[in-house]
This record gives sequence, C-alpha cells and structure tokens, in this order.
Amino acid sequence: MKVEWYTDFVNYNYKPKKNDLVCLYEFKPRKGVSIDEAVGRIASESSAGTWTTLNRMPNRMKKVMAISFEVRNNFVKVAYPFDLWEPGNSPQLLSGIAGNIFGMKALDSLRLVDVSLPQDYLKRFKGPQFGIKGIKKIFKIKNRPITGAVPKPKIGFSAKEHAEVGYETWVGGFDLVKDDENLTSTSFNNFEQRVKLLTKMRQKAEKETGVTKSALINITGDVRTMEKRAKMLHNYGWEYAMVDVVTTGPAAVQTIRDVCGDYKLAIHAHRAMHAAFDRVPNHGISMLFLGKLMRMIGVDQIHIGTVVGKLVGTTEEVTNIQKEITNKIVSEEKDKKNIFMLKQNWGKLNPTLPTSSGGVHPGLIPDILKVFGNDICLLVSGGIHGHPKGTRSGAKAAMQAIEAFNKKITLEEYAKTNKELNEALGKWKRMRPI
Ligand code: RUB
Ligand code: CA
Repeated sequence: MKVEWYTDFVNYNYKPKKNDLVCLYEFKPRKGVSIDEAVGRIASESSAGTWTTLNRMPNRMKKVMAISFEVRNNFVKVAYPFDLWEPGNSPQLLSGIAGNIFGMKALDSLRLVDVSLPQDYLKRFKGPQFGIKGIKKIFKIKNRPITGAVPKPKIGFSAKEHAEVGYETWVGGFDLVKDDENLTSTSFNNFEQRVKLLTKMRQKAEKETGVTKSALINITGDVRTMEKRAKMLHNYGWEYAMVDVVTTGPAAVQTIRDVCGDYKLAIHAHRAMHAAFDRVPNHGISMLFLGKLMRMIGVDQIHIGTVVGKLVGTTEEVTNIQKEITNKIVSEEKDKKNIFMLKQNWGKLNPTLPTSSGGVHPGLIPDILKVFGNDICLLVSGGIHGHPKGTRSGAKAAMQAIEAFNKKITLEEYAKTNKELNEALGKWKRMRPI
C-alpha cells in the first residue's frame, strides 16, 4: 500500500503559468533520500501536502499543489499556484514558502534563495511610498549619496546628548542623524524627549547651513506603540520613521506602511537579526529575499551591506540585492554551478534606496561608491565620531571623501588640501575593520 505521495509534487515537464509564484531553493537531502523525494517534500510541505496518503482527496486539490519543476545541482525551482495565496498577506506568504520546510528531517539543509512574484500578486502590496527619486527630492540631492550617522556608542547617551551629537553631525555636512537599532525609548533616552530635542537642533542646523536636514528616529515597538510614535514624528514635521523590520516582523511592517502612508513618512528599514537566518550559506533565508519582501511591503530604505565594512556580505551578494530592490526588471542570474536569483518584473512598484552601513570610515568610501554608485544612503558612524577632532570634523572628512571620489581624485591627493580628510586617513588609513 502506498504510504507517501511526495513525488506527486514533482513534474519536470511542468511549465510555470503566468500567475504562478516561483521559488528558488538550495537543498541538501539527508543520506538515503533521493532528489525527487527531497524536492517533492519541499513542494508538498510548503503547499497542499502531508506526510502520508489520505482517504479524502478531491481531484481539485491538484489545483493548489505546488510543483517542483526544475532541478540543477542542489537548486530547485518550485511553482506555486496563484490560488494558494491570500492577496496582500505577507505573513501568509512566509508561512508557506518559508515555514515548516526548514525543519524537515529528510533535508540536512534548505535555503530559500529567491522568489519570483507575479504581477497580480504584487498588485496587492503598496511598495515604497517615496522610492529613490522621492527620497532624493527631500534633500534636493543629485550626484552624491545621502549621508547619515548614528551617535555612538549605539545606546547610552541621554536624549540631550544624542541631539547634541546629532547637531554636530548635521553641521559637519551630513543629511541624516540616525537612531541605532536597539535605541527605542529608555529611562535615560526617552523617545518623546529625543524627538523634541532633535526637532530643535535640526531647526538650528538648518538655519545655520541653509540645507534640509532630517533624522531616522526608531519607532520600533509593539504595533500600537509604533503607530503613536509615527504620529508624533508626523506632528513634529519629520520625514521618516525608522523600523527594525526583522524583529518587528512583516505583519507589523505592513501595518506601519499603511500608517506611514497616511502620515507621509518614509520608512527606513534596519535589518538587525537578519544574519540569524541569512549568514549560514546553505541554510535559512537569503538577504536577497528579505530585501525583496521589504520592497514589496514598501520600505523606502533598507540596509544591504558594504562589502568592505565590519559586517558580512560579498560583492556579488550585495550587488544582487541592490539590483533586486532598485531595478524595474530583474533577470535571472546563474553560472554553471549556482542559480543566484530569479527574474522579476516589479511593474509599478517604486524602488527602495539601498543603505550601506557598518564599520565605514572615510578611507573606505571610494570602495563603497565603486560598488554602489551614488544612489545609496551611506551611514558612517564610528567612522565620524572617532575622528581625532570629533564628530563635526569626521562628517566633513566623510563628505570630502565623497567629493574626492566623484571628482576622480585619490583620497591621498585630496587630503593635501582637505585637513579633516587628512586627519581621518592619519587614523584609519584604508583599514577594513572586522
Ligand atoms: C553602524 C551600525 C549599524 C550597522 C547595521 O555603525 O551600528 O547598525 O551598520 O549593519 P558603525 P547593516 O558605522 O559605527 O559601524 O547595515 O549591515 O545591517
Ligand atoms: Ca547599529
């Protein structure tokens, strides 16, 4: 008697339909489990299967069964029928394609690499409210990155000290002052107080410099708290709300996207915790997927890495994420051994501005701009506050490094006539922190 029906979910002649959602997984079967059995399990457990054959099985069940249809080395493409998905429900998408399958005993490891989303599915999400053009318009910036810094250390300053460091950052030439991921509202640095003090300091900085300054203030908390905080930011005239999108989760981000739509606030997405599921190469969920999910839900900026800074992420990985969140049409990328990403048409959804951050200092800026170009939000924190002459000089040094790159002059040459850059290079040179 047949006990299992996993291979009913495999069909190598299947051609995906226009409205199928297609996932790319990297998989490693446990010893003794065949490829067909392995990929059948992936499709089954993420759609309409169970571990054993059943008595009641109407024929129309076939219409909601996912099909593993292409295997290449350790990669499999799985097609999911459109009807499986509730329109506009991002947590449900994860419960399916990124749910139980990671725990199956039949696989030693499994990684969700990418998903190709049909137009009709994407249509039910808002996507970024401002997009790259909209964000650049806030600051009237054309040919350079948007610059920002977190007061460092990342938590510990009072609201007053935080706003003072922020002021120095702004007058040094930076556009943004950013909260760090673990600063929300503490006994020593209360959210409301921080907002009020930053508002005052920004007025002063804008008056003195004559240009627009803004902040990425962290509203992270339970959803109701985030709503209140977003409202406060709106009332005080801010342009952005920052959210830790992994720790709060896609459902929360989706709600906050609606709230921020009403308040005309751009969303800055910090990705703290992403490395818990994307760092181990063959298991978990890729950063590419997270970036894609967040563009779909609608964040305006998201951290994607630096390549050269203190945190993990190779050039290939990071540039693929950049493509995914900024291009309208993305094509499949593969070589003889690996499939890196699937094709995607983003239709009318705005792009998300990549944010590059983590262990950056002026000496690394040319390397980063070489990889990303000028359409990024560049965060340099320790790398300005650790400047021998302090934050303001540090911000100047970073701005000088950007100028040097865009004028095609080496940092060392530019430093001859720019003393802040010279001092920064004296301390850090071109070091790559780990
Ligand atoms: C940067 C910092 C950010 C990380 C996040 O500080 O603490 O939270 O960059 O990492 P510093 P990522 O500039 O002093 O290193 O952007 O890779 O998610
Ligand atoms: Ca941080």
